[in-house]
Amino acid sequence: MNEPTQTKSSFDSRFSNSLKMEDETIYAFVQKEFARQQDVLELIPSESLPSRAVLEALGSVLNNKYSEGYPGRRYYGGNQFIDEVEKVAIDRCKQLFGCEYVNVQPYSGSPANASIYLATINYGDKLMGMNLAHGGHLTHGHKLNFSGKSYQIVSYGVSQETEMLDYDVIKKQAMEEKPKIIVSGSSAYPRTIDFKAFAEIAQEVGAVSMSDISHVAGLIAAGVHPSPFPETDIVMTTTHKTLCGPRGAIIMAKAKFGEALDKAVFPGMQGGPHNHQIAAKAVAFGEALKPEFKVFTSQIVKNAHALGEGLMEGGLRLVSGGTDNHLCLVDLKNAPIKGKEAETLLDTVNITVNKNMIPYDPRKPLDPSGIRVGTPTLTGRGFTESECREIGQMIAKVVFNPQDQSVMNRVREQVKTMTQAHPIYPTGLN
Ligand code: DSN
Repeated sequence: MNEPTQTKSSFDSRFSNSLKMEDETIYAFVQKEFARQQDVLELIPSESLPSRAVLEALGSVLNNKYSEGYPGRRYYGGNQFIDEVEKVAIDRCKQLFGCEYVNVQPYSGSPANASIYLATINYGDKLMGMNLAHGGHLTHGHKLNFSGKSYQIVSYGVSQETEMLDYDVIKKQAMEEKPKIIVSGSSAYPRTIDFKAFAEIAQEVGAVSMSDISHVAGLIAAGVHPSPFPETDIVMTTTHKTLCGPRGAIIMAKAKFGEALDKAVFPGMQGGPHNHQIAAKAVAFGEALKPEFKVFTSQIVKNAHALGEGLMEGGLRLVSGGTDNHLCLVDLKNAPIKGKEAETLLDTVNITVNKNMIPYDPRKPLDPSGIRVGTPTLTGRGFTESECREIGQMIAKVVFNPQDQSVMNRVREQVKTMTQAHPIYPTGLN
C-alpha cells in the first residue's frame, strides 16, 4: 500500500488556511466565546480586556521560537530579534514600576511564586502568607497547593471586627513565628494594602519581603495604589489583571536578588520562554506607560466604588464596608441564596461573577457565603459610575428575588441595553 505523501498544495494550505478554514469546530467556539463576552457584564475582578495589539502579539510568529536562557546568553541560535523583544519588555517594565531588576519570562503567577520561593528559601522553611479564605492566594500557603506541601505555613488573616488587615497583629505573629519569607498581597481583599508596613515587619524579623501585586498591578503602575517599591525585596505580578496584558507574570526585585531569581526561573522552574507572551507583555507595558492608563485605572476604582454603592443600596453588605480598589467582596448572608447559587443565577441573566469565601465564612469553599465582583473589564468597555451603580442594584435585585421571573427578564433586558452600548473590539479581531 502506498503511504500518503505530502503534496505542495497540502503543505501550503497549512500556512494559508485561516482558523475558520482549517478547524471549524474550534473556530465556532472562539466565535461563541467572543459573542458571550460581548453579551455579558463580566465582573470577575481578575479578568480584563487586553488591547487588540496585545492579542496580535500573542498570535504572532514569536510563538515559534525556542530561546532558553536570557538575552545574549541563549542555548539556541537565531535569537537576535527575540533578544531585542525581551530587552524592550525589561526596559519598559523597569520604567513602569521603578524596579532595579525584572524577569519577564514567568509563564504565569503560580510558577512565578514558586520560582521566588525556590530562589530565597529552602523546602521546609517557614512561609507566612495571607489565608486564602481571608483573601489570599493558593500559592501563599494553601495546604492543597505546592506551597502548603513544600513549606511550613503560617497564615495571617483579617480582623474579625474590621475585616481589614491589622498590621500590629501581623507583626506580633511574625515576631513569634520568625518566618523566612513574608508574602503580602491578595486575590480578594477590597482595601489598600500597606506593602511598606509588610516590608518593615519582614525586615524586623529577618525575613525576605515579597509582595504579590497581581490584582492591583495596573493601579500601582498608574500611581492609583501605593507601590511596594522601594521597600519590598521581591514583587511578583501577573500581567493580565488590572495591567490588561497577556496571561503571564513577571518578577521584579532589588538588584541583589537578580542572579538567584534568574536561576530559579530558568533553569530552576521553566524551560523555553514564551516569546509571543513576552512581546505581548512589552506591548502592555508600553500602553500602561501612556498618560491615558492613569485615567483608565482611576476609572476602574471609581467604578468599583459606584458598584459597591449600588450593591449596598440594594440591601447587600460589603465585606469591610466598601472598597478602595477594583473589587468588592459581597456578603450574601442576608440574601435567600448564597455564593454558588448566586453565581449560577446571575449567569442566567448574563452577569458573570464568581462565588467567593468571605472572612470567617461558616460555609465551604464550593458553596461559600459571598461573591466577588470587580470593574476592570467593564471599565475597558467604557462603563462609568452611573452604570456601575445600576449594575450593583441589578445584582441585589436578582439575589433577593431568585424565584421572580419578571425580575430576571427585566435585568436581562437591562444587561442587553448596556452591553450593546459598549461593544468589545468593535472593529473585530481578524
Ligand atoms: N485565580 C485568580 C483570581 O481569580 O484572583 C488568582 O490567581
